[in-house]
Amino acid sequence: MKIAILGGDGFVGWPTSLHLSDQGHEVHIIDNLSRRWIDAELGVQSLTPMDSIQERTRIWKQETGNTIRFHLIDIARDYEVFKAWLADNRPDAIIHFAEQRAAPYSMKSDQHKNYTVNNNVNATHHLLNAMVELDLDAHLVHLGTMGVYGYSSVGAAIPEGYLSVDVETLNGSKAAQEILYPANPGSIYHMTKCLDQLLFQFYAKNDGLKITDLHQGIVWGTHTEQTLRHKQLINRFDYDGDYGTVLNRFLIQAAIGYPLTVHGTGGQTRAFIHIQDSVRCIELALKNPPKKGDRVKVFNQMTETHRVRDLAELISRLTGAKVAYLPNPRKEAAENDLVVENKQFLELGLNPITLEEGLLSEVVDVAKNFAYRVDRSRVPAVSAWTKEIADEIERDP
Ligand code: NAD
Ligand code: USQ
Repeated sequence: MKIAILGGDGFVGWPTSLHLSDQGHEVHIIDNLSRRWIDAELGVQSLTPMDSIQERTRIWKQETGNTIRFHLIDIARDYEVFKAWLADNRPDAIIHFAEQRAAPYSMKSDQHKNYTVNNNVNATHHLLNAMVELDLDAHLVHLGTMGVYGYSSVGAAIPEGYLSVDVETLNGSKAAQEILYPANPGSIYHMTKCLDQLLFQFYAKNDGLKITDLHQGIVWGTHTEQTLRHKQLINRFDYDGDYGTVLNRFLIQAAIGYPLTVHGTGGQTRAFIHIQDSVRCIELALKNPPKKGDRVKVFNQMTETHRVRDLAELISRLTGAKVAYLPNPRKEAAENDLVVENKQFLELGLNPITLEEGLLSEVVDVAKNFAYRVDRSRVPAVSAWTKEIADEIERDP
């Protein structure tokens, strides 16, 4: 297949590009490199030393003989350029990673809220709009988030996208209906993913676009089979207070002797998936597209759930790191249970990497190897969800 990978220079996009190229697909990365600019804005860098995208693709060609093409396009701002590229190239599949994905970054200021909404909603809408305009019959696979559901399973597992409800009809009888699971975002970033869902629902219904939405949990880990082939193919690894996700942050904190930064009581339960499994799931989704006219196909792309304080205690046991319980900069439930259905990927053959087997090698190989690159002043999470929370933390840090 000819596959366009929007956001292919990012943390999940890069290993996905390598994996699909390795399988013989013709891979085109479209990226505006905004993530690299945001590193510059925040004064941080990936824990792992990342080469330019041009250099990365050159090394891939040298190692495998496979070509990955890179196209510098901002899909949220340069609609005509993006549409012209799609018209010229007519990919068979499009994987859409190209959004601002950090919840703390999206909550930093009014400018960051505007940027996240404009970038994410326009990116998704431009893509859908152009596909219809060009009669492009490609399969669109989008990386969504578990966060669209909110994080509470209220005694029943969260289903894969759709909820069966009984509604009382006007004549008093009951009728069954399947609705999109009620959206319950916890940040401006997560809100944009909820808006994406509506855009997908409309374009699948109105124009028959073939769309798969992957509701992904928190991705952890760094390496995949392909990124390990050469040190210059290494993936990015974010550890800072805005982009670092919780488990990867705890790993690097343990490696540099920084007390693990648990927000609040650490009673937040979240869904997780290893980067290698994330890449495999995307491949499985690509191989199993919905038919034209089908509703949006939703997968829950996660393999296990954990409470934040349990993760901290596990890493503390493995490494001897101290655990710090800090005031929570976010507005979120202090404690929640989470049970999630993920039957579809398991039935398609996914054999998940568990935290227990992957964790130690990650601490040793990545966190310890690159610990010298960490700027400790960038570790604290400083983006507060409301002005009241910011004031409270300032009074009592
Ligand atoms: P990332 O920030 O590392 O990568 C996103 C890439 O998209 C970057 O290379 C960025 O430059 C590019 N991009 C952003 N806006 C663009 C635009 N307007 N035009 C062109 N390129 C643009 O993020 P990631 O961690 O790789 O996440 C990829 C996707 O997966 C995101 O949509 C995210 O919401 C979703 N996701 C990520 C996680 C996670 O834990 N990392 C979990 C669940 C879902
Ligand atoms: N947390 C801590 N300490 C930290 C960092 C985070 O206790 O140092 C807590 C947060 O308060 C939160 C939980 O850990 O309760 C998860 O935070 P996170 O930053 O790891 O994840 P989140 O903000 O939800 O976002 C990440 C990705 C996002 C993706 C989402 C999947 O950045 O792109 O959509 O995970 S999910 O959470 O399943 O919605």
